[in-house]
Amino acid sequence: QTTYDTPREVSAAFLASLSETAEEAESNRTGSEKSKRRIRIEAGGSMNIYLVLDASDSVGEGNFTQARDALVQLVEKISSYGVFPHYAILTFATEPHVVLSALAPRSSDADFVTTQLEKLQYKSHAQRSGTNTRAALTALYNMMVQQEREELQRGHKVAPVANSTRHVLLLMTDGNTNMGGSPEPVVAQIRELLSINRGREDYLDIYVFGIGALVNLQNLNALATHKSNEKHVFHMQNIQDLRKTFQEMIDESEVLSMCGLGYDYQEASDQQKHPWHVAIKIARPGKGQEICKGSLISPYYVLTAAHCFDINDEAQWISVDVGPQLVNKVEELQSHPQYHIGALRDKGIPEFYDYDVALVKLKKPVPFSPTVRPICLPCTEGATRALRKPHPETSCQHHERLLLPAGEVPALFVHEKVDRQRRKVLERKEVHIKNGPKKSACEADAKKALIYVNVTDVSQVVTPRFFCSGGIDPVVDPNTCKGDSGGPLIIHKGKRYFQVGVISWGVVDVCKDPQQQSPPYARDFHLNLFTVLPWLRKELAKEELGFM
Ligand code: MVZ
Repeated sequence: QTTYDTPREVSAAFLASLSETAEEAESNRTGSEKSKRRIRIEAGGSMNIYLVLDASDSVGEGNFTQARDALVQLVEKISSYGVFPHYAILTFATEPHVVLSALAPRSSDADFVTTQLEKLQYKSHAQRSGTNTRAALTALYNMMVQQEREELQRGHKVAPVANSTRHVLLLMTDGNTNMGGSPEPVVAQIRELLSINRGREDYLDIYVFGIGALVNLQNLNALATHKSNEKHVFHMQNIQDLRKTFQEMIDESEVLSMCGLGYDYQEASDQQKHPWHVAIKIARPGKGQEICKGSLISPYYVLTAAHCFDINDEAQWISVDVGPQLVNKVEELQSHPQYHIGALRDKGIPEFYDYDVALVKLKKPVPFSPTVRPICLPCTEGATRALRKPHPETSCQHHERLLLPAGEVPALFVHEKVDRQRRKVLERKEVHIKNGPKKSACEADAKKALIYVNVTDVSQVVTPRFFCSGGIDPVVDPNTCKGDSGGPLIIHKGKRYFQVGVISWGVVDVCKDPQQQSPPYARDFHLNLFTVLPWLRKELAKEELGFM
């Protein structure tokens, strides 16, 4: 009788040892917990991950391909954590193929590594009848020796591979070794090279993932490292579970506070895909309920538009809903001090949205989970990490250049609608911020708004605080509806999500008559967060967002 590991068990075990620092931090949960973990991974953080994939006949093409795709996902996931190990890729059957050496100049470039992985072909091994695990591990051992030699030649600039690099070996095989002899002596050689037996257990992890129809668990067990309380051999019912495993690593508590992470696989729920998304409900006594959108930016704070509230609104009338279940009470509302909707009324301009941004402070912090987590704010340490840039060298100007290059910048917002079964559905809308030559044409269309007939110069209502999206040039952009107000305008970059704007106002409300195609002058204006950083920094000083 065979028992299988569940994706959850595997991801927990695997992630725990990928970042052994997690346990250390767990045991003394003080304020600096997060930074401690990150520093550990980075500064001490020379790590090699060897991806070794069995391409022999007994594994089969289908299993090979799925294991390869799971590895692509794993590499992407690790890089989205802001961890940049060196990767090596090796396939083997009768003979080993070194596809990527850990010594290669781009071995820590996740995009390059995934491209190499995607190119792997089962058929590249002409001789597939053999499963020569020993030859594969020998090739790997030689790679380590070679790296050590090169590093010594370079004059110890990099910490030598045998002393301070952590080595993680992921071996995906069915364990049906049938040639080359036992691989175990080579494992012993590797351990010797890395002095693993001399109190350095942390420096080598060998994980063996059983793939294929007929897995030889005994052989797999002989290869994996054996540490107390740690499991290193995983056998899942099917390969699909392996992909789930790597996806689920995101669930582990230690990464929950990271910003701008969202599940991006198909089966994920809407809230898992957009875990920062909140609905803000305002129930004014004797009046109907009004709804705005917002974004979770820390355990206590939601960012939204100031125009969602009236001057006289009370915190007790407001609730913040994260998903359908979680309803939060509000402690206080803070609109930007320079927001004055009526500032231009004497000029016949009834509404003026400059500085249309507000913070909603919750009574209790929301516990983060896979459906509840913060989005990244520009010019914070979290965003630097998410952009995979060094901290603290990276400046706010760097963020602005990276997130908002000149031209048409692809961005997105989330529109909440109800489907035929009256269930809430979150829909992604992809737009383009006009941040180049097309900006002034975008802004000029503000005059087409019904309330702006008395506007003589668009700069009266389109201040430097706004981004402009919408229109049909260079492509047709979807538009916002009034109900989208307060929601985040998001840049999706490197599998992370960054809020650059707050949805403020538009020229036409496309939801009012949804049948009609929106006119080319349908534009939308979003408060530019880069222009309110001093206010955010001041109001969020206690939130440990690491504003720079
Ligand atoms: C507001 C709107 C959003 C907010 C997001 C409006 C100008 C004056 Br307020 C719209 C909107 N999207 C489309 C429109 Cl219209 N209303 N814009 N009033």
